[in-house]
Amino acid sequence: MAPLSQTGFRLFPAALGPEAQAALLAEVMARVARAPFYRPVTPGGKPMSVEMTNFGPLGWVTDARGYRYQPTHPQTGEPWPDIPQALLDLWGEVTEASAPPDACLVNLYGEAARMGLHQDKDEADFAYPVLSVSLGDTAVFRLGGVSRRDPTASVRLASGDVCVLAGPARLAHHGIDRVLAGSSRLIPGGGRINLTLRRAGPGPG
Ligand code: MD6
Ligand code: FE
Repeated sequence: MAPLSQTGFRLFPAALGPEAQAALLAEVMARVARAPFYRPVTPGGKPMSVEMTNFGPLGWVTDARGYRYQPTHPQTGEPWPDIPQALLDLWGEVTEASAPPDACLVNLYGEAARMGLHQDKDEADFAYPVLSVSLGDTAVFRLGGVSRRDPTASVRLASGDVCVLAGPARLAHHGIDRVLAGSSRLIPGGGRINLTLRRAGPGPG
């Protein structure tokens, strides 16, 4: 496999310092009060170990009807809260995208949560990258290739780390093998929050 740096995967370790992490966590929790985390079910009917919510005009959901983006929280029926400005700024600084993100998936991991190897492919235009911000406990992230059979590499994502899947890596398989409980004190009670910014709908023009 080509080095990760040549594949369109970019890692920005400690892109957010401790104060920026705390400020972003406060922005996230204020929105979670209105759009609570819930446990989604896969199209096959299995509850996920990760809890989710979303910010922005569109949110990624899964249920018995499948995977899709929709404008409202499946439990409250309310529109998703707005995307924190700090995340919109980060997207502008780190990506070359010509339009802002319109979706921010928020994943919450407890000690036993993980996420199987998957591709992010429910978006309209794969020319737009996906940008991920990690908060709280360190995750063991697995990154493979576009084919599910491609070799994989393991990368640790710590609190404040930002990574981007773009270009040839936009459709790379990836997942979370496990979360290292107790590795961060950012989130009271422990755990990990991952925010992924996407352009779910078509770009302008
Ligand atoms: C997570 N991340 O870090 C899961 N997707 O909890 C993702 O699924 C992801 O980190 C697209 C791009 C970057 C990612
Ligand atoms: Fe993903």
